[in-house]
Amino acid sequence: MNVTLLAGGVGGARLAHGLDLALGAPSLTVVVNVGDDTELHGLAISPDIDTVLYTLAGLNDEERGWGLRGESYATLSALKELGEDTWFTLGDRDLATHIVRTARLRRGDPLSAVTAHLAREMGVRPRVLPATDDPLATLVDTPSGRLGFQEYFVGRQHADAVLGLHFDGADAARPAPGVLDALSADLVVLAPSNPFLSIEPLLAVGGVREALLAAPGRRVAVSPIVGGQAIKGPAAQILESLGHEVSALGVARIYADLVDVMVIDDRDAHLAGPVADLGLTVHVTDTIMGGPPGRERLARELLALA
Ligand code: GDP
Ligand code: FO1
Ligand code: CA
Repeated sequence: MNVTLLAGGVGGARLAHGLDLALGAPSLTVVVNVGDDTELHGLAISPDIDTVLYTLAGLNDEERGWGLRGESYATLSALKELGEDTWFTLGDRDLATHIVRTARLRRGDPLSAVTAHLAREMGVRPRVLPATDDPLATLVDTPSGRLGFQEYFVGRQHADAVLGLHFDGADAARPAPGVLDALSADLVVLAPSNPFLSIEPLLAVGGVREALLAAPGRRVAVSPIVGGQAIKGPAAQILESLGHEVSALGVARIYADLVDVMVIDDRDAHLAGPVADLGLTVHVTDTIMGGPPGRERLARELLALA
């Protein structure tokens, strides 16, 4: 069975890990959001791709949710001493990833090739694809104006109300090689990622939403909202500020025409009826993944839905 996961960072990486554990064979493709990508200190940084790679490689800092476990920050403090901005925390080993990526991009390799190289070097088994090799940047409209993604998310700790989103470059951005084919998998899963900051910028890439709508396989979405809250990050606040119901039902309404099945948490079992009324099959279960066992358990349930 071929499985494709559409993922952002933390939530996407956790389920990618569960599917990798459950599937064994390399029949998993993870298509990752690149709207968070940024350049800092002259280096190309792809946060969601790195969170997915590090998690699949077992190297991720699980407390923070991003970056590498057991990091040191000697370079960052040296940069600070040289008067550089260091609001975006980059560890010494993490910097090696950005150096390799930047060097290869600079010699003309597409991001998909660079990502495949990094995955191979880290011993990552699933295929990890950026949504696109073309420039794509999530811009966030707030009461303070239009902000770059990392300025909004890290610089200002996603404290600003999100009034709108703009995916700069989306119209011209083409799916990376393999992405459209991956959407014809037996099972396509929308990870419990931020619908607006992770899934939307992925679907905005030319042809991706259309391919998902026409996908021949089983399409399943997992709600990132449990009991009316996000496990982490601003997803609940953004649902609210963009006028959606802050619940698994609010998320189901966003995904209703894109998927066949909506997976909601036990705590939201009372929403099963209204979600089914959207024409979706509903699967109610414990969607809190925690560590590897919880991730594999949820993944196995999704495979059984195919
Ligand atoms: P980001 O790019 O690092 O913000 O990560 P994602 O967009 O991939 O995922 C963020 C979302 O994942 C948040 O809205 C969380 O609520 C959700 N999330 C994280 N862990 C879990 C989990 O174990 N279960 C569920 N259902 N959602 C989760
Ligand atoms: N998120 C933060 O909130 N603060 C940071 O300093 C930070 C540094 C960082 C470095 C490398 C990397 O791959 C991710 C990093 N993130 C950081 C997460 C990043 O902001 C992601 O875009 C979030 O996960 C939201 O998608
Ligand atoms: Ca992200």
